[in-house]
Amino acid sequence: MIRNPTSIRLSAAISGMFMALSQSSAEQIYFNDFNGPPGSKYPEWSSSTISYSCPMTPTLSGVLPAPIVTNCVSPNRAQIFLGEFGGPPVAAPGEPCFNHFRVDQTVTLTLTNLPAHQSLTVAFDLLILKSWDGNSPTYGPDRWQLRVGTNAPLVDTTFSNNPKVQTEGSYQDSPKAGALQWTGAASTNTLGYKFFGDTTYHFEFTFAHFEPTFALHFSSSLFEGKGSADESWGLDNVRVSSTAK
Ligand SMILES: [Ca+2]
Ligand SMILES: [Ca+2]
Ligand SMILES: [Ca+2]
Repeated sequence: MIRNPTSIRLSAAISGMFMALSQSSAEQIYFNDFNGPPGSKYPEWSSSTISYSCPMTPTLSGVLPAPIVTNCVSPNRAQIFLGEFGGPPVAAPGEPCFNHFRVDQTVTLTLTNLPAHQSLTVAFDLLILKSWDGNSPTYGPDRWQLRVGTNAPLVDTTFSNNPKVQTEGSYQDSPKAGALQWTGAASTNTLGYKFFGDTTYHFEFTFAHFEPTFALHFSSSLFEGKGSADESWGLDNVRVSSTAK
């Protein structure tokens, strides 16, 4: 078959389109399922110091050293993930302020020498573990935040694994204010945690980004201060992709 000039020009235009599409397709620049032996270290991940404060009188506050970031295995051994985060116990039963500490920790992924790009896509699983209390005025709020560098947060919300919403006000703000516990979860109680269970949320964001270095900050601000046996969180399947156009 002899192709006429119009169809040749058309096919050239179409192949040009595909080239443009392939040039603009996302390139994976980071992925980690953290499935190494539990206790493995990941140098691209770091933690802030852990700060705590109690609003009762007299106010008690302090700062604990930054822990090393490692992975761990779920109680039912079904999943290995990065964590657990949220802070250690900061008071024992009977001590002033027991149960009344706000504990803050930020875990950061830092990537350097990124290829030239104009946007980034970040995807990950967030594991909300044990007795998060959402907006409870007695046991919360239990807050979680995601931020790129010093930008405004991509996520700034509360999570709840506490079904006593009627009596304890333990609603969560994800995906919208006043949501019931577990709302929007990709899965619930798949990890084997006994104390108020566990939920997994999947998040994905795309945002403009040009710089060769990238810092992604995951933060928790939990109220009670009873440590990771009481409420904690983790991350898994963290993926970062870049798009050149
Ligand atoms: Ca994993
Ligand atoms: Ca709790
Ligand atoms: Ca709490």
